[in-house]
Amino acid sequence: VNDAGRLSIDETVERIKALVGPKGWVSDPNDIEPYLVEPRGLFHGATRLVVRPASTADVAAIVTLCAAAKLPIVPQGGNTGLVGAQVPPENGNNIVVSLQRMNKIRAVDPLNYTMTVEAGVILADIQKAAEEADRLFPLSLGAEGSCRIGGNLSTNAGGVGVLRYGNTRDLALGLEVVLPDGRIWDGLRALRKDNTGYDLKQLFIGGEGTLGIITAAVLKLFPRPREIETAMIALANVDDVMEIFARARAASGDQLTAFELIPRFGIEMTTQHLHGISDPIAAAYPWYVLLEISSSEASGASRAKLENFLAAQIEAGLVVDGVIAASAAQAANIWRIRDGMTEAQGYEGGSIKHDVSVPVSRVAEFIRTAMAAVEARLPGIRPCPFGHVGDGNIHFNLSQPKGADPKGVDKAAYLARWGEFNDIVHGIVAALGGSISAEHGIGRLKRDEITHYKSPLELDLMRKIKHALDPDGIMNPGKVIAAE
Ligand code: FAD
Ligand code: 2HG
Ligand code: ZN
Repeated sequence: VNDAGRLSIDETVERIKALVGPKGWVSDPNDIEPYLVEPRGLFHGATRLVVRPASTADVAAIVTLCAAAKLPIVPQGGNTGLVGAQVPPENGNNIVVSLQRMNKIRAVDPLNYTMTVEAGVILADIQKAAEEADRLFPLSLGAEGSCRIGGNLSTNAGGVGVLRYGNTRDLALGLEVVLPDGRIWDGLRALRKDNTGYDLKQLFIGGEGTLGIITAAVLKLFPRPREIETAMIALANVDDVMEIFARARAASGDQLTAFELIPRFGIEMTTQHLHGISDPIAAAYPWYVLLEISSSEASGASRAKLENFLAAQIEAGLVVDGVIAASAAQAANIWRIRDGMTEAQGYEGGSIKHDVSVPVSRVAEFIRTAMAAVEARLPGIRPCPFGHVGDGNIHFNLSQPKGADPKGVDKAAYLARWGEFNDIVHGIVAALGGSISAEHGIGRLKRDEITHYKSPLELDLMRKIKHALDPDGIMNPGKVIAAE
């Protein structure tokens, strides 16, 4: 205990261990390692302790102890985040609070179309529980088998269902949050209408763990689709892709639930590097779209609608080839190509990533302009623009030129040019009125980059909100905005 009567950092860590008991913490270097590094290996941190509380009361007690000792906290869910926000800083002066043991579904209310869950429930388990109640929880992304809802909320994750159902922000009705001083805010309301002042939950959604620890949430459910039709179509250029998007929306009676772009490079790398995937279309084309329509009515009308639509677009010369999945296995194969994009890129050497958005009407222009610009800067660079173009969100990833050693010095030299390519791509995005982070967040990766694209006024307001909730800066410091 120091002169001020506070516990030292070492004593605080010991108190936390005693509080949660032997099952509730990890400090062995081998066991700790998976919590210290993010999926792409871009950030590798250090920590004094990984603590795994089992209840909201435990989280509150841990945060209260940390607040007294001013010991920084890094909240973590499934550790699938792509901007380094969940990785502790390299100096090791922090604890990681993993929500993984808080994985209970507290209640399902089919009549209210809601579910109340703890923050550590894996997204796929939430989808399953909704299905068992004959409902749909529509958030869906490639990492759904391991990401956790607290992480999805804290990153305001997007994914492949945004077109019809919105981002995670649109799917949450209430939250329970442990604040940086250890108090518990019970905002677990299950109301669709609640106009009682500032909507506080929205601060924590997308807050990347910098304002508090989400411990539970009330989620919105939807009617379960009775028929889902999936197609893979081929197109000659990105202008045709976006024209087809507009037409498909209009023709589907608002039943379009996914519209995902995949370039030829994506088909090649997924079929080559991942097991059990086949190319659904025999010939090769420059661009493909995964298109899905669904309906909560099981009448067979969706299939007919899709067939008629595609026939008309082939006739019009916009769609050059395509296949409608004839079985669940064929649909799964098409989805595996889409969901395997991130993993497959890992086998193609260094990849410089951009998760950007522009108005949907400017997607084609963005892709054309940005591809030409990066190819002019580095001939042989392999752009891989893919993803949620129906939301105006392009994953504009750039694989290193072929022939370069994917593991060796060439990869490091290529990745060292990250900032240079960011400047090119983000400059084009800004000129088109877009965002340099459409869905992955800011974290560490874009913390400094964002200062060039947000106005001083927005940055000032963000700092003021951070300071109001976390005056000592102990909650995930150094993420989203630089520590003062
Ligand atoms: P983590 O990575 O553990 O944490 C992410 C952030 O949330 C950190 O800032 C962390 O501090 C904070 N956090 C975690 N839990 C809490 C909590 N309970 N309270 C407060 N803060 C917390 N993202 C998309 O948006 N769309 C996609 O389509 C998509 N696809 C992906 C595909 C793959 C293969 C991979 C690896 C990632 C993908 N991602 C995608 C990124 C990632 O899956 C999402 O950001 C996801 O929401 C993170 O959840 P998580 O539980 O892994 O969170
Ligand atoms: C996706 O849509 C993810 O698959 C990951 O957001 C994108 O690998 C990426 O950059
Ligand atoms: Zn994505």
